[in-house]
Amino acid sequence: MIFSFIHISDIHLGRPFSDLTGFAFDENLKDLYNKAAEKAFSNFIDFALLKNVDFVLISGDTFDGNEQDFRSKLILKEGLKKLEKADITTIIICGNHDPIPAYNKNTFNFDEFSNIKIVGVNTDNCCKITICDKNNVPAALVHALSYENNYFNENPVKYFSKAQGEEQSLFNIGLLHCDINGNKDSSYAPCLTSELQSLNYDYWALGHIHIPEEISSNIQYSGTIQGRNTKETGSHGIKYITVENGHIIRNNFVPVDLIRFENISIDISSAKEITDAFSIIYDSVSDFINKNSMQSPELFLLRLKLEGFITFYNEINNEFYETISEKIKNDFNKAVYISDILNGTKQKADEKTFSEDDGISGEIYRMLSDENIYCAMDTVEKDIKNLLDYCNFSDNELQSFKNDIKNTIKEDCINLCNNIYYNESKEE
Ligand SMILES: [Mn+2]
Repeated sequence: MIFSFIHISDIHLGRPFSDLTGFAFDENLKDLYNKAAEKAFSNFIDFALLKNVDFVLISGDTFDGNEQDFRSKLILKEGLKKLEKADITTIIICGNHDPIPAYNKNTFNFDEFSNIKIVGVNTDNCCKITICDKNNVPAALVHALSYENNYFNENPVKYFSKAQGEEQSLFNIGLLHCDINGNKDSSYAPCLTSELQSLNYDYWALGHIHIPEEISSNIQYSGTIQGRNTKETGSHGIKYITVENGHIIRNNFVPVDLIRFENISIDISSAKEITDAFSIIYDSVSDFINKNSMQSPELFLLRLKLEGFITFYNEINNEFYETISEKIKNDFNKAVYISDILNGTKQKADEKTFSEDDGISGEIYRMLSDENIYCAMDTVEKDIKNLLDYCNFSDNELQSFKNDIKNTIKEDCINLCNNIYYNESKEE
């Protein structure tokens, strides 16, 4: 027997984008921001129909809130209708954003659907649902749990039980909205990987964490379908799973997002002056875009973090940021916007400062004469003589090898001096 299903979660219909400040706040992008999540959702529906999967599991937080807006309800209902028409069974659990009461009949009437189960609404809060494949043969048993409230501090595992008797011949799946292994940001339905594993299910379709995460090969968070803020970085989509004779033979992540947030750290310490920094930043962004050119969200929103010790710290200003952002926005054929630039660079002290410094950095700096470094290297050289013999360097090669090492040591030590000097001046 072979069947396939989609695991999707945290759709958050109705949730707006946040963190769209500065350069990403562009009138031209307004329409894309308004429609991105809906389009991601319809990408998922199209994929389910294209692959003609046997069933879909939605692991909670389908809506962003108890009070749903008209558009969100419409989008979900239209999508579910398509799945129903294609004979794709859909099981939805409720999450902390859309607990069971969010689906009362006044707000969401689903009487017209026969193969859609909203756990806790047209089933018990905690239930087992057998799903048949396209030939109407029982294929999977879904163990599911929904909650009444938007807070739930109990360990949810006690509501689940191992497959018994005939159930064991089916592919057992746990469908759960939870925090696994103590997420420090929240403690919603907390439980441990080992507790989930002890139930011996074949797959856990988890929801709640928005960045896709493979806890183990069969315990997974599919993540939200569209990142909505700078914390929700990377690609977002759905899991597409195929099972043959009880074993997972395909476990694919399929991106459906349109807008992608990414953080890029760029070390600009090799820049001698500010125009060099400009080139380094521009090249880093180009590299990133080239590496990701196979992926095709409609828009990349990049948050750049500049790092390293630089001599032109005072020249990094808004004009510099605006010029970079403008150039990046205009130069690539893909839409690339800089959402934010964080300046993590530090002022580099000049060598004169160190030579006159009576602190530790000055102390170290004054020890850094070429003579001293060569002398230290000579001591080490005796220890690594065998290695050097093995390399069989000519005299010239050996000298240039030593020179390189000396320069590296000096550079590292000066960086160390800078670090110490920076921290010393911060303490004052
Ligand atoms: Mn969520």
